[in-house]
Amino acid sequence: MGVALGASLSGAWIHRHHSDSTREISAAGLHCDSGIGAAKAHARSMVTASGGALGAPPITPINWTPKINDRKPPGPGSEGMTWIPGGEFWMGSQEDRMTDAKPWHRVYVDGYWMDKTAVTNEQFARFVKATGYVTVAERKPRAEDYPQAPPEKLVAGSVVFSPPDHPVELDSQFRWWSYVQGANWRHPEGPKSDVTDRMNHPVVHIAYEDALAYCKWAGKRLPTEAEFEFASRGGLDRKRYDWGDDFMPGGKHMANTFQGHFPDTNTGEDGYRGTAPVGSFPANGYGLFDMAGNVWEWTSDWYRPDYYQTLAANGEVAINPKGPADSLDPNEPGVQKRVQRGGSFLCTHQYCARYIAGGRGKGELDTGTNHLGFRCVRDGGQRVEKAEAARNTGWRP
Ligand SMILES: [Ca+2]
Ligand SMILES: [Cu+2]
Repeated sequence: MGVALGASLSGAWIHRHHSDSTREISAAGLHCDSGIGAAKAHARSMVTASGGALGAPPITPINWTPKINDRKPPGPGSEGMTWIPGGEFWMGSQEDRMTDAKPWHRVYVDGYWMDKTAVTNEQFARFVKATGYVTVAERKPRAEDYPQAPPEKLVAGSVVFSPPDHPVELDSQFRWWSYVQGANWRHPEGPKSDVTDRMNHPVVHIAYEDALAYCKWAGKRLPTEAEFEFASRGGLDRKRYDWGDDFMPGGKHMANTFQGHFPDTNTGEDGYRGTAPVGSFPANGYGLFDMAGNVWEWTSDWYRPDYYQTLAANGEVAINPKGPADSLDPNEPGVQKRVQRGGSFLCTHQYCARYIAGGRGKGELDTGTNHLGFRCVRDGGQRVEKAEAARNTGWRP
């Protein structure tokens, strides 16, 4: 099921052939971010990576221990936000499967306030009530924006996880994602569902402009990718997960991820088959919840798989990086994507494993899904502490 419904609309859902590849691939490492990447091309990039620089063994950094800024907030914060001190860190991941997150590179970010949780349905409802805002998923797509789509496909809706009831090849995401008419933040699984008993869950089906509109209304902005990663690491240095190197310390689930067999059998061993109320799992070292798992979150950076290589090759500490100037996903050239981070309740080591610290996701601006939300940040005022970041060692990868 699912594939037929998804044959059109919303960005990459138009005119996509879902029988891209029947090739056997190693699934781990594929993106599951927006649910619409071309699986075929991911397989190709993995093959390339295994023989090239991207597949190189982890770099052992020399002579550079990152220094986190003074943790003291510059003043009183706002409700629901916590002060992220900023400072230096090693950004990225050397995991074999995280080809676009290599290599480790040195980054500095200024301090900022960050929402402790993803924006909830309750918070988003307040915004909609105050402004009358209508999300992208609630608008009927205009024929001029999708000139090649048949008129009957131009219906308001969004992309919903619709798993098969039996094991399937992990070669095409169209096997478990469907475009569902009437799906939007108020109706996460479609018209028959609602959020009345989920007001404390993250809002989902949020397109990029929806996230921007909310942040602006709240006097905030989206985090950069570097800000998201600095915050998610909670003050730890190069750990595999936001909380350390062990996925389940003491046998305890630390994030809302997927257990069972992907995508057909979701056991919900961690307590949740879908989204969880925000704050259901332990906070990280900065008091932030769900920076891994639960829902993917938008950042303001354009996506390019080679961005980290560019920064690393520069050899300097990247100071407050804001992403590349343009977007390129070699798997879907011409589709403009922003970076999403954190992974979701659908992430599993069997497939994308993007709850791993440093793991990157990506998505088209106009496409929300029922595992994609966001949170906001706010600048910390005059606090500028770049001096430390200037102490370059001349180290180059
Ligand atoms: Ca779960
Ligand atoms: Cu995932």
